[in-house]
Formats: sequence, structure tokens, C-alpha cells
Amino acid sequence: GAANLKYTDLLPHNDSAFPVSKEFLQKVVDILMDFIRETNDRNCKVLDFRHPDEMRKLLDLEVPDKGVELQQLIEDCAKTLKYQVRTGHPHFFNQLSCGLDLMSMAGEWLTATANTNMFTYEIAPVFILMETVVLHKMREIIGWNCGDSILAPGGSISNLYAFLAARHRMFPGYKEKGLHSIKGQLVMFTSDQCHYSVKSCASVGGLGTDNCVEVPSDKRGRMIASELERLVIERKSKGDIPFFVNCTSGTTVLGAFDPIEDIANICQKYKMWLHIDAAWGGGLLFSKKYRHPRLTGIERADSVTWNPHKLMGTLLQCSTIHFKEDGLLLSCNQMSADYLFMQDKLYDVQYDTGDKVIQCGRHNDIFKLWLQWRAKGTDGFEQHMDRLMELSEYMVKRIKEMSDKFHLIFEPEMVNVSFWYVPQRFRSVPHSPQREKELGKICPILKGKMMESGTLMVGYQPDQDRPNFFRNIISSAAVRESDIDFLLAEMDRLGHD
Ligand code: ABU
Repeated sequence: GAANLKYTDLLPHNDSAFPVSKEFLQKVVDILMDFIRETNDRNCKVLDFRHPDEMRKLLDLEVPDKGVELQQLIEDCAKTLKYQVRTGHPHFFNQLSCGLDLMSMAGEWLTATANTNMFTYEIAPVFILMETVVLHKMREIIGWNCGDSILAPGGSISNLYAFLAARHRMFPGYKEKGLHSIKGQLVMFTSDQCHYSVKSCASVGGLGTDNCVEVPSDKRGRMIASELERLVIERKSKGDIPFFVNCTSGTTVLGAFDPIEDIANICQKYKMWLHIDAAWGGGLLFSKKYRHPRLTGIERADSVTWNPHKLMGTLLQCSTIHFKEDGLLLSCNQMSADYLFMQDKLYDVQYDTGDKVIQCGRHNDIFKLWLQWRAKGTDGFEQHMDRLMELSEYMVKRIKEMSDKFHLIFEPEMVNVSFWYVPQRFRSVPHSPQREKELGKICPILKGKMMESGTLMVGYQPDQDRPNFFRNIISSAAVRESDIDFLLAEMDRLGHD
């Protein structure tokens, strides 16, 4: 047993410790298995919510001067997962990333054991080659037979890579000379529904957020292309330099798709870089049924962000950024650190991909995606997308059938279903801005009840046009029609006057 044993009884501290190390790790695996079983058990709760003060008292989080015994560490592992929200539970609809794909998880376990860094072929040969193959395949699905790509730590950083490459393409001198090499004010454009990381590019990249112009969107959250052109002309007439447009394919809240073709025409006319943030909606590229018209024209983009950790269900985190032009990522970001990226190595150093990014250390996010893709095949991803959309359509249908209890905001373009719960006292009241205001007040109260009961998690938020409303996400392979029925019944049970 693990009693009285400490980490010094494990490998590599004790050469004959393989049996003890194996026993310890198997106990950890048992805890993981319990978590996986409970995650997939509809009779288990999604979470055991505690307020931070209470949680702090339930846990011993101190990092001591003298290390604790293995037995205690095993208990620590179990307790940590006990209070973790089960994001793979079929009744977790709260984030864009839901679900627990076991193949991808197996990949993550192997990745952790290999424990390597993704900057050079020298120390990650198989993983670097996998990255090359998978990213090439993703570019083909976008519609390119050329280009370059990289895995980045999240969609926000992927978007930043696009911004940096766009500026480098237009002003290659910026890398050496900095801000003063650009005579004029650079301006970028994005819809008022875009992910906040786009605005952050303007801040981080030295433009200032005032020079990230928010283009109005229509009632369904899609950028109004004529407004984009009007704002580009307006900024040009002031002497500014419009250079970058972010077009969102799958907005965070409403799941809206900006009109790519119209935006691409404007980018072409005014010689601006077209970036498509398909972090969320990119998965629909797999689907012959749903790809068009949502992503029609995506191949006209200069760069595309696409996060497998969202619709594709790859374990967190797994984000990709793709460029139509090869060589740009390297020339933009290369620093040629001569302790890492020596040019006289025994192999072809173009595989030392770490010099293409602004990070040094880079986590291995490819193996879990590669293994998952091997298991599902491209066809499996297509079926997954079609199923998620089918379930969303089912939810919309059920909400419409229960229109006394739920108010659908509009028919969504993807798996974001936006609605209000209507308690008894508002059911006979005609819909109006005042009623919306009242329904909005109910969202945080009902969400609080969901978390306290631990049976369900659905997100809510306000937007420019509405007070709080619920945004339900179906991106988990665990969800079935009966889970949607449960969701609506449970909201009604918890929300009842
Ligand atoms: N854009 C990050 C994901 C946000 C969400 O899960 O709602």
C-alpha cells in the first residue's frame, strides 16, 4: 500500500521502485476511471457546488515544507476531482467546449507521459510530423492546397498570430524598426459580436482599441457588410490605413456567421487582410449539409482560426491558425535563437517549427487530435457535426412547442440556442421590452438554482440588444434528445414560481 511511502520511494529516486510507482499510478488511474464513470452517469450530478469560503475549508490546499505521504496524495487527487465540475456530463451545456472524448483523453495521457516540448524535431520527431500532416489536412478542408499553420494556446492567441502576420505582410519593416516604420494609423475592423480577443490584438499590437472599429451587426448577430465598407471609407478619408478585417464564423454568444463572400469582396477592393475567426464554427467545415452557406468563401481568407477543442470535441486545449501564404509565419516571428534553432543540425531544420511562433515552450496539443482523428476518421467528424446540429434543431422544436414556458430568441445558425425561461407569472403577459427585462432578471436566479442543485449547467449573458438570456450549447457527443427534454423540464422545475 501507499501508507508511509513518500515520493522518494517512486522512480526515479529509487532504482527498484517500478512496482511501487506502478501501484501508485494505478490508484490515480482508478480515480480517473471513477470520474469518467460518474461523468457519464445521468444519475450523478454535474457539480457539487460550494462557495469559495466553504470550498477553502473543505480542502487542504497548503503546499507544506515537508512533502506528504503517497496515501495522502491519492486522497488529494480524489478530492480534487470530487469538486470539479463534470464538463463531459450530458447535462453540462455551459461552455463552447463540452464533452469528454475518451480517445482524445487517451492521447492527452500519452502526451503527458511523453512530456516533450514542441519547439524542435530533435525532441519531438513523431509529434512534429503529426502536426504537419494534420494541419495540412485541415488546410485542405478549408480549401487550400498550400500555406502554413501552427497550433497555438487558444483561439485568442491564434487570432493574434493572424494580426501579426497581416501587419508583417503589409509592413515587413515593423519587425526590426517597430512602430515608427509605419507612417499612419493602422486600423482594423470586426463586428460588434466578435470574440473580445480581436479587440485585444489592437491593444497588444500597439494600435489601441480605438483603432479596432466595431462594425454593426444585424438582429441575428451577423456583420452588416455595407456598414463595414462605410466605416472603411470613413477611416480612409481621415488618412488612416485600414489593413485587417476579422470575419467571425460562429460568434461566441449567438453562433452567427458573418457573410464571408461580401466581406471578402470589400477586403479585395480595399486591399485588406481577411482573417476568419472560425474558432467556434470551423468544425462545420466537415459537414456537407451545414458547411454551406455558413462558411462559403472561407478559402478566400488570408488566415483562419479553427479550434478543434470546440465543436470537434478534442480535449482542451487545441487551437489552430492557418495561413494561405507559406513562409509568412516564419518570417514574421523567427528570432533564430542559436541555442535552439541551429541551422547545421543533422536533419532538415524546417521541421523545427518552434521558430515560427512568439512562444518558446509549446505544449503538445497534436497527439490527442491525431489519435481522435485516426479513431473517428473524417467521416466520423462529419457525423458528429450533423448530430450536434440535429440535436440543436430538436431543442429549437421543443422550445417552440413549449412556447408558454420558453421564449426562443430566434432560430440559430448553429448549436447556440438562445432563449428565456418564462415563469408562470409572465405566461399570460404579451412579449415586450419590459417583459424581456423581467425575464432577464430571472436568468442569474435560475442559473444559481441549477448550480446549487448540481443537476444542470446552462450559460447566460446580456448582449447589446437584450438583457440577460440563456445560451445553450450542444457540442458534446454525450447529449441525446432525452437530455434536451431533461434540460427543459429541469429548468421548469427549478424556475417554477
Ligand atoms: N471563446 C472561449 C469560449 C467561451 C465559452 O465557452 O463560452
